[in-house]
Amino acid sequence: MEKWEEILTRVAEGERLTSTDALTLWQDAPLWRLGEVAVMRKRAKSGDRVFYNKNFHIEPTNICVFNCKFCSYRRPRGSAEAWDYTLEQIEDKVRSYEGKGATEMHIVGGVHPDHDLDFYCELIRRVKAILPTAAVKAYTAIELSYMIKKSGLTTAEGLKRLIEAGMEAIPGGGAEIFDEELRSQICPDKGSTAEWFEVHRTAHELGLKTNATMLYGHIEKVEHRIDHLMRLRELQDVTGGFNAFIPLKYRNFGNSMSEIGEVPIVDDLRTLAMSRLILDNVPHIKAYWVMYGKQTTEMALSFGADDIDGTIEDSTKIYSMAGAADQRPTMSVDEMHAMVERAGFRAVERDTHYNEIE
Ligand code: V47
Repeated sequence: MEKWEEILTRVAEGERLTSTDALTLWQDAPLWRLGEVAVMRKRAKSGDRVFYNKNFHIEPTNICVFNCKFCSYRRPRGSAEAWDYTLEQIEDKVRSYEGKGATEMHIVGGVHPDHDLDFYCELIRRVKAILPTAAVKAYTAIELSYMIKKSGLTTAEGLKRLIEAGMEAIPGGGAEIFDEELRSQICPDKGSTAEWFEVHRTAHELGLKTNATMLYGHIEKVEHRIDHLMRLRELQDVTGGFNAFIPLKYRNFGNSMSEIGEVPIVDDLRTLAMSRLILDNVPHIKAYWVMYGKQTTEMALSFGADDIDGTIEDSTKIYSMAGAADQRPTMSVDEMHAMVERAGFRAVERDTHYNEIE
């Protein structure tokens, strides 16, 4: 028996992967076998359900104090392509989604040099006043760390203020790749891995559920991906606070690492399956359709994903500016049901906390 076969047999029986075994599987196991076992593990957690939600994004600004090399979205202040919406402009945008049944507002953007914690709390209060039944999933750990430090509060004190304002969950962005050496190459001035973990750990201690991401397909090796997933698994063992993990494929249009190119779709599928197998303690693996495109997302459902994110309503520019196929990303509920059923699963609408919506 090949080594990978022996490892997969143990994983299928529920045994936890070590880093060494994960590397063997990642490098040697046939893709279809990884998919088979990943789907088995997915079924043990979510049965035949694949989740989606009705959501939209709010991106208040693309002006950012950091200058990540993979980012196609940031613009310097004063650029004709920079935006920095006022609270009133944001309110107008949110009003345009009234009556569409959104259960989630996902708010992230650049780390603006001037806005402070009070601004971000007020932003949450204003959007909640317009759509009180939609949950606010807001600000990446890097934005949070910056705004809270600026306010002179501890992480817990800052998060409590945001929770009082109406924040209900934290998205997974800003994780990039945890390996400090690589991070210093692709986003040298960005908030650190330690800061990212400090925010998520504290949020979990306060009872907030959060997501986690990993930016892959640039200068990292498989070993770095495994290290990233292991660090997440370790915190999850302690807190249980991660709801979903979202692998994010590096898209290479319009940023300063473009010459690297993009990894092939088979790598996306392998990464999804390995994420499901390594993160045995994270309930949901999300195939973010805006980033993969709709066809790869459908395939992702055969590799352990059980969530495809939401309707989006053409509200995010992060991926269209980085070269994603859908330049005005929107997916209707009917389209999502059809996609999930073609893949052999049952589409289930969920809220931010993964409660099913009838
Ligand atoms: O942290 C930026 C990534 C992230 C590029 O929690 C890029 O439900 C690829 O985190 N190529 C923000 N990726 C988006 C994010 C997210 C998205 C959807 C759902 C959730 C969730 C979270 O986007 C950033 C960064 O890792 N990113 N530029 C790029 N060129």
